[in-house]
Amino acid sequence: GTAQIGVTGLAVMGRNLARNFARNGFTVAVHNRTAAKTRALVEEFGGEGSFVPAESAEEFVAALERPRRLVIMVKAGEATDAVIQEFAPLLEKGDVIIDGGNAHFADTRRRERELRERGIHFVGTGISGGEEGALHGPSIMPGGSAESYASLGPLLERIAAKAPDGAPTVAHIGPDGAGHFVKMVHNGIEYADMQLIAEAYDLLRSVAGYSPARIAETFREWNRGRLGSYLIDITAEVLAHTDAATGRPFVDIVADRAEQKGTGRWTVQIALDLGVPVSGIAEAVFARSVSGHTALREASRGLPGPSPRPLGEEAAARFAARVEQALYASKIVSYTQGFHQIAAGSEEYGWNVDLGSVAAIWRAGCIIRADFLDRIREAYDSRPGLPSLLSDKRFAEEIGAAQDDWREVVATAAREGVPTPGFSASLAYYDALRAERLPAALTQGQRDFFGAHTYRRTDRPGAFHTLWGGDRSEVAAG
Ligand code: NBP
Repeated sequence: GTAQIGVTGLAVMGRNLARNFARNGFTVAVHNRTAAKTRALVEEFGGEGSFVPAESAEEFVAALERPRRLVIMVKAGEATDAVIQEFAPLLEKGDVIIDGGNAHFADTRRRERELRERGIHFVGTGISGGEEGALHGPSIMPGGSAESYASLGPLLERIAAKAPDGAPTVAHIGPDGAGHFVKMVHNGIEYADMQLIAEAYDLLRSVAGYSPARIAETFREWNRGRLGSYLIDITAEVLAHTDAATGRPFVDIVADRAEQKGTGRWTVQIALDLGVPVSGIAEAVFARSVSGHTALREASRGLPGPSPRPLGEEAAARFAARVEQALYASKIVSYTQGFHQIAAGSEEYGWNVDLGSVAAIWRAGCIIRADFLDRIREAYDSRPGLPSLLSDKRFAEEIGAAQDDWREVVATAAREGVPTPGFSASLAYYDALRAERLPAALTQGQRDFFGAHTYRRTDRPGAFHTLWGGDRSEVAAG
């Protein structure tokens, strides 16, 4: 065969990825379960580059040069296993299967192990940027063996987005499930970013009394500063949009029930398993869930609470500036939590993930792309063992400078009855980390009281138990 790469699964993502490879000068074998999609791709876009259409799995495999590299872009889950079952028997030792779907990293670990036994490299790869990214340059997070990356890296670097400094947004993340794990956390952070922006909007609307068009202006202004990012940019676009049918702000005619496909939920489930406090991300997932509970919301609508009275012009402007501080500080916390989760996953599974390079490849191509990520890259690159983003001097200074306004915004939200789970949880996390003493000491006392779970002391080593049901003397435990 002559094709340097093959793509099977030609729905929106696979088709655009195949076109991206072809536009970058690679010969691309293309295949889809339903052959009509393969024919349609070549008919419509054949002029963009060199495609080799294949109707059968055998034809597809035969079209590839060796070692073969084939990308699977099908619906994550059983379809991925079905496609692997179909292709693996046709492959040889040293061939590389790239799964570009949104697989759960535990599935990727299993598939990698099974295929490794047959001498086939399995590269679970996170791809972010949606269909536009797939076509014009996504952010790419490949896992799998270092050996497979040596053959694959140069191709991926060609099709990836380019960061402002020109670096392609792709890097070998680590063995087996590392790439899909990092993509999962990317999506968790994306949920948190979106929730924080939504809370900022809600406060500007109901406390500052701004119209959607005015809020769009505010976001445009913020987009020129340290919050500059794709999500802030599209937020302004959405808020400025008017519904053609009614002439009303678009945001007012959209049903207020947020949906989800599941990667945010996975992030939180895995964080619970790893014992990593990703409270900001969790609140973002729960906020979508609350919004979807229509009956519960109906039944609760009459509950008492304040109705915010919009501020005057000057006070509103002051408040808006505070919201910018609260949003920025909460954003630092989301990324602190997300990077903590990546570090914990890396530790648990022995991946040795370089956090600076994760930040670097999120600078362009993906949904959370932002100027901010360059600062995170710098923080980890200048101190690779950084225990937390909050221990970086610059982030610590910035969050310190923002904290008065952040507290004021959370207090105002509580007083005015505007739900800000993201801002509030992020602030609580910040204060918990700062605290000299936490009430966890009391929790340990209670656990020892009802379950003899023992506790440690601040003044000497060892585990202890108090005889709560007896004379309350202390005994050494274990
Ligand atoms: P879909 O997730 O909608 O999957 C459709 C593709 O899967 C079609 O090519 C379909 O073939 C194929 N397929 C299915 Br369904 N079952 C199959 C089976 N048993 N055997 C072989 N092929 C099967 O496509 P997508 O939206 O392009 O997404 C592709 C992957 O990329 C997914 O894993 C998704 O999570 C991930 N992803 C999507 C985005 C996004 O923005 N959409 C972003 C990042 C990652 P058919 O044509 O014969 O039905």
